[in-house]
Amino acid sequence: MNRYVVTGGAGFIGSALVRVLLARGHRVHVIDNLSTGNLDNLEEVADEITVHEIDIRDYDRLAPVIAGAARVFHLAAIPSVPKSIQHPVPSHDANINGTFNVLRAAVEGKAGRVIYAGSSSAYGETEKLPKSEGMAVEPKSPYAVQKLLGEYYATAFSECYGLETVSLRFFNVFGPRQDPSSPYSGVLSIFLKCLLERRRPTIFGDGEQSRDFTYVEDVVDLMLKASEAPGISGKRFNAGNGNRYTLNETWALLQRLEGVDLPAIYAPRRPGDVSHSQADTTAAVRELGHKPRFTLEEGLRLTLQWYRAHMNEEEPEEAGVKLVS
Ligand code: UD2
Repeated sequence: MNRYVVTGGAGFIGSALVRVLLARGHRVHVIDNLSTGNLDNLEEVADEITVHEIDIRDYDRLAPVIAGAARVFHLAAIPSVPKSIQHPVPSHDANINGTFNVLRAAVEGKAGRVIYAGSSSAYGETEKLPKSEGMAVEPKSPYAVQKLLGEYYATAFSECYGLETVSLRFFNVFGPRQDPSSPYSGVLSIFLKCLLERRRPTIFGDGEQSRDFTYVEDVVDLMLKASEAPGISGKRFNAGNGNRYTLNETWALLQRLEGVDLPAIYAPRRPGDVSHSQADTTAAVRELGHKPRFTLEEGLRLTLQWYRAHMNEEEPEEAGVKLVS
């Protein structure tokens, strides 16, 4: 039984995970409604995977795919703090009800461990940095509440139904294939697009807010470790790099890497925005053997390289990935 399911597998994090699972010899089924994910992300591995175009809100279609899976990586979600404020209903429905459906399908279908993608937004503003898993949580936005609730459900399902679950609190993940095209896109993908197009980015607030930007390969590595480590069911771990950089520092670094001078435009701070974010990686290092390998600069160089190579690519006529349902 080595069928692995990745919900949100057509997204930039999910597709990076799919590649590594395939390299390890697993059979991979992707569940994605292609709302923010894109089949182009899976193009090179199209012949090796099965893709189900299913919305996680649709329990009846979801359940048979999850039934009997050895591992379920649950990454499907409607991300973004501001999107959850402007469109709270779909965001609530996908992130809370969708997560409930995945967990329920895993219990009813006797699936193996579920690895849930939580969010560092759960912490909100904390007095201390870095943020550790034992700290009180104070979610500031609908998105933060929704992601935290998913963790609570994961833990409760472990406790009440014996389902193995592990939650990972992702800290601002970035890397190749992250879609920069929406105003809700991750800030680094937007910064990199601006850089390559020689445009000035907009920074919301004074730019002194800081983030623990985490390279996608480090998060994939941690997900694999969380899927294998014994005796951790019901627990949650930070999935971060352990550093933090302000937006001003990060934009300055990018300009330096590219040798350009493009001063940012400043706009009012966004509601629900957390001021500072930095992961305490102690528990993940101790219990999961977490070893972040990429510094911010290394990750940015690799991501910049990828965007440079792919930004002006023509849309392929056919993605080449076959959908089964
Ligand atoms: C939150 C979570 C993150 C992940 C993500 C998913 C925190 C600390 N982090 O990321 O772990 O779950 O949600 O969506 O809560 N910004 C600009 N200009 C832009 C775009 C963004 O200045 O064009 C600012 C934004 O106001 C914020 C920072 O950049 O201060 C990061 O924004 P983001 O949307 O990339 O991610 P964030 O921190 O909300």
